[in-house]
Amino acid sequence: MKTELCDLLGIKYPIIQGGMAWVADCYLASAVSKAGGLGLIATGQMPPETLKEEIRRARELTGNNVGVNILLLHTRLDEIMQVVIDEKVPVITTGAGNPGKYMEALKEAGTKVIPVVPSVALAQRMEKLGADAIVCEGTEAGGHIGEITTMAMTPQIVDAVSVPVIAAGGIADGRGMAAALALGAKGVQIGTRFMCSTECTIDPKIKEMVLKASDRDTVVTGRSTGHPVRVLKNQLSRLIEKLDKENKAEEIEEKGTGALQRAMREGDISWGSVMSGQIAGLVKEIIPCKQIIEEIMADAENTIESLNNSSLVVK
Ligand code: TUI
Repeated sequence: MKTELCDLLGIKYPIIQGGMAWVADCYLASAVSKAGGLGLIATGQMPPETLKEEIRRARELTGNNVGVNILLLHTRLDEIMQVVIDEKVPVITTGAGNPGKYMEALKEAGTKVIPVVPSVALAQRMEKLGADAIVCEGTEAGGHIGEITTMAMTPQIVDAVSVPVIAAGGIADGRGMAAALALGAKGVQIGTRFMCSTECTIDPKIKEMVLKASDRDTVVTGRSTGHPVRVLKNQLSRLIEKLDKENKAEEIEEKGTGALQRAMREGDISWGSVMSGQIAGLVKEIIPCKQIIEEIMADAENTIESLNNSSLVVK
């Protein structure tokens, strides 16, 4: 199964990896790219010097087909963008803001820009600014999210823009991928599923927490701060929920600082911020990225075929 996204990005399968701060390093990104998807190194608040090293290591591991996911809230954003431009990174996704200011310089460097957006209006604005494709990320996703579901938003963005749309949020298997394609998406972005890959370098206790999660185990915290994030429930999320009700945004920001690193790198399952999508309940084993991708592709093809052969019609 090939779509125009494969041609646009020079990839075998229309699957891109979610840009997960403190999770998606050069090892995960390389594994996804080697398996035929698009792997991305997530900057989070990574220093620009570290990003340069990560890009170079990924290049040693795979050639030049790894992208970078840029957190537009980065405190050293200008320097991060300069690294991407100097290194001629082939493709970036962006989150939590508007990459407009950098679009021209990125295009000049030959970098494809794929903004991640939570609404139709933002998708249209990004297309006008020159986005090469759009990631439509529903509220089912982990981390910083908007309000609209993947199911409702994908067809609306597909109708509103003419660049390829990549659906994200709540997709972890071939059925989800088939559904996204049915809604008009040309590909999918997958995050949570790759947290439980063999090559993902996060603390094993966090992988275990995702494996044990069920459908109702995520919660959205931090609405009072203007940056709502979906996380797996734990002691920290319960405290932040309480602070949210009291509108103590400043205290929440304080508690949040360092909490993602504490979870993903130190394995603090109680007081770390364990960002994860609602689809965690579907993730049941730790396997290599290649197997994850090949199973998703095979299942998506089977799903689409079985919908085609009128097996759904009761005679
Ligand atoms: O960005 C994400 N997910 C993330 S980022 C993150 S780390 C973080 N750090 C500090 C505060 C909050 C989070 C963890 N997960 N997904 C893509 C995404 N983009 N979701 C929502 C948006 C978004 C929001 C507003 C995109 C554009 C936007 O535009 C506002 C504007 O400036 O016009």
